[in-house]
Amino acid sequence: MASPRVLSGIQPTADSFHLGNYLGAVRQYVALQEGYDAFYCVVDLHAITVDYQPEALRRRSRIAAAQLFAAGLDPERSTVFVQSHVREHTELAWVLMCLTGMGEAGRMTQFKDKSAKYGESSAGVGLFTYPILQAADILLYGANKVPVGADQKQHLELTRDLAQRFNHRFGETFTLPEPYIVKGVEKITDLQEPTAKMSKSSSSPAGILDLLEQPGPLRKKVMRAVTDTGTEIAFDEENKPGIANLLRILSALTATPIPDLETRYAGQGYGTFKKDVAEAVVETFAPIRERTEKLLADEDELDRLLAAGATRARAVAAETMEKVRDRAGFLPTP
Ligand code: AQP
Repeated sequence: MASPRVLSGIQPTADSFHLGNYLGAVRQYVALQEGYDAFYCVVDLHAITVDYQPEALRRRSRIAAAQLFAAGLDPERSTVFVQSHVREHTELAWVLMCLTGMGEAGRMTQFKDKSAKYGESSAGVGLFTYPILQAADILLYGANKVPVGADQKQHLELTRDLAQRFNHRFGETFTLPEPYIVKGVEKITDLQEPTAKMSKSSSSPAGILDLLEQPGPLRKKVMRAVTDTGTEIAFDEENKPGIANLLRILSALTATPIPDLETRYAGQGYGTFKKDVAEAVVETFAPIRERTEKLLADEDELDRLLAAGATRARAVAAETMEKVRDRAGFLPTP
């Protein structure tokens, strides 16, 4: 029997991924290569839903892909590709848009958050339809599982609804995907604002730990992370969100349960604890940064890997779209 399929996308919206992207997404991508037929895409079409510069997008798309390979995605086992290389994404998105209610799309909280940031009137229609393009990404490949952070759960529910609606109206076509959310790391928060999500576009430089950052600044940021008054290292999300976040990070990076960390650091104060968090971050990030730099130094080879990924992705996407066109009533393509 064929392995179940997994698909996820990540936006090239910055010059580096951050710790939240790494723990909430990329690390899972690597783990899921075992036992799954994995498809991962750099979603450049999603990245243009907010203001951007073409040159920066091109650079960031390559940086994003290089980080995925550097973090451990094996191009022989996983299909790693750039979304805009597979035209079927936008084609299916259009069909799905025509099945989505305005009210349904309007309930998506990411649109509300992001449009509030950019100003409701200056937010583009693309930002509004973003979750529908995401649904197309997933449904094109018949993904069974989608590794995402908790913030994306609502979009996945919309994807399932649209798949069901299409299947009901036009005949069984799409697989219903399940979210794959790893407990404990579904939300890594901003170091300076520990109740907000660590985010490429909204965290301040001091609040974000970038995968491609040098050890010095990484250590400094962890040591300066906002903590709470008191000295106890205890997991208390409500009253000590800063310490809770650092505990979550150390636990995830060292595969140590949080209660064991609480026991280990009992009576030790914040200094030693933060130093250990900083070291764990540096140890994890440094080899990935070095491999990313090597990959970026050979652009032709990186583009060759992405071309191979696009060829594999296109074959699957074209087959799905062929079915969709037929079932939705379009004439055969001449
Ligand atoms: N703080 C986070 N904790 C856990 N998971 C996170 N993810 C993002 N931030 C955290 C997960 O990373 C994946 C890729 O995210 P994305 O690039 O598609 O965009 P995003 O979720 O919108 O992440 P950012 O950093 O906030 O990017 P911008 O600022 O460009 O919007 C997703 O699976 C996400 O859940």
